[in-house]
Amino acid sequence: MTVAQPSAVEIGLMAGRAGYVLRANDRGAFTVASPTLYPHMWSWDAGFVALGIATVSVPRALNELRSLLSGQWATGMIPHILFHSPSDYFPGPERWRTQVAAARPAGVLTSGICQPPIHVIALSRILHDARRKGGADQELAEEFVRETFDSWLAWHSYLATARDPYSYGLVEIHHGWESGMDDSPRWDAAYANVRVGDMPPFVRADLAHVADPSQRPTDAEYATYLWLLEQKVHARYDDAVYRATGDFVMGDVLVSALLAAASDLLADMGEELGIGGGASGGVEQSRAIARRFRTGVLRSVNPETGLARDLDLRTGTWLDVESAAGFAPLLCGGDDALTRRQRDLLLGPRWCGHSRLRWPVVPSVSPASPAFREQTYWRGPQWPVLNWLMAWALNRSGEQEAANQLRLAGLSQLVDCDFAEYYQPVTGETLGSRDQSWTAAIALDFLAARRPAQRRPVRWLTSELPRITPTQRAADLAARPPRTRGPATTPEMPRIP
Ligand code: 9WN
Repeated sequence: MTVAQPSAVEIGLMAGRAGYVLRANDRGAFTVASPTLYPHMWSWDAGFVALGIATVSVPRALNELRSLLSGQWATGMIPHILFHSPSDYFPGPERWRTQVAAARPAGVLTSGICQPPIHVIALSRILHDARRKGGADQELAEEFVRETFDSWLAWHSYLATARDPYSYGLVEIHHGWESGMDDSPRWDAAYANVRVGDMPPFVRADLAHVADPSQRPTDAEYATYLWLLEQKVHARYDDAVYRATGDFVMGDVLVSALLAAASDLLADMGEELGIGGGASGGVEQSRAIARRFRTGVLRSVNPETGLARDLDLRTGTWLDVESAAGFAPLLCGGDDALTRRQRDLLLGPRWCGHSRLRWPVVPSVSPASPAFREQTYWRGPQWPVLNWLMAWALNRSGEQEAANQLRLAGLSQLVDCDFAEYYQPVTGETLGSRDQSWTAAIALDFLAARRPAQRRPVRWLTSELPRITPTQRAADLAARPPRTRGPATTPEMPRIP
């Protein structure tokens, strides 16, 4: 498929506007995930945000991660939301009631579940940037790694122990929100077995911020999410109690692959900086975590489809769904033949090369799958951060050409500078929230186009992109549907206890 590449002017505008979005969403020590729909700090969003900010300011990027760590629980868990100030977001701290948990942090309100461990991947990129810049940035970044090494290790160890007590090599998640892909068909079969019990009534706030409710999970799905939240509260956020009593216990391949990749990177940084040494030190622990979860991910692959599978740990059933999480082995590596097979599958006609796609970038679900829905959240739309992850993984496995293909197509998708939460894969329409921080952040990262040896300036990127004729560009723009936006709202401010 031929993709119309952005012009030099469009690239300049994109960089400026992405920086503006991150600045506007900056609340001092942290960045909100989006201005209205997600007015708090989200865990995996913060990782992407930090690596995007690092292209502009290493100190501010490090602060983002420092701020996230202020919410770390005594168990090592990094919670999925840090609530710094009141807002209309639901479910807020009053619903999470984390005061029942002994391990909660002091001084900041948080949710009681976690999200994919992307943070050390971000940190290693920030360190990479800082070393290129040298001087004070390099010193700051290296000092930050020394200072926080044990916190990241505690986070990874939490996932490797409390969330994999039987050493399956798959991280157990207790809520679809922990996968980062809330209503993905990955969880349909499991959710179908959940019977929602008695719980306090609720009013959703999210629907006020999107143009069309079909872009978000349904009310029935939301009730299930809140029911699982109640079960976590009843278990006092004790993982072992929840495991025995909760309705949703899944081995998540994507989380596991990210844990493996992040653990390797943490060990690399530890070795480079001479920290976490010794036989029982952090470097060795990190390598062991990486090995275990890489093995778990590779073992989950369905030999027929070539995709990794989640495991329903309550029933022992593999969950065969054509979602982007199936490419988990690309992220953690470990089997070169499988990496090549997954590269071809990802770029081929069931995925990025599917004939109906407006942009050849990673869809959340294969358009060829019966589960595919064009505009519903994690059921088909394209999430730029997923495309970034796959490009990052391909690059890391030495598949530079394929990585660059995803990067250039990803940049073309973002050329309207809406920086939407996700994109309608067939029409290219922007969906969900606009000015989403992580989308702006990965645009900056893609524009910075880090190469192993040298970071290229944006000027270089424009010369790499083929020019397009005015006629072709006009046809592309005309083919796009008109954009719709959500109504403006002035929400009531609930009190944070
Ligand atoms: C629930 C913030 C988050 C992302 C998730 C995405 C969505 C929240 C929601 O927004 O989840 O955590 O309210 O729908 O699914 O991946 O981190 O951007």
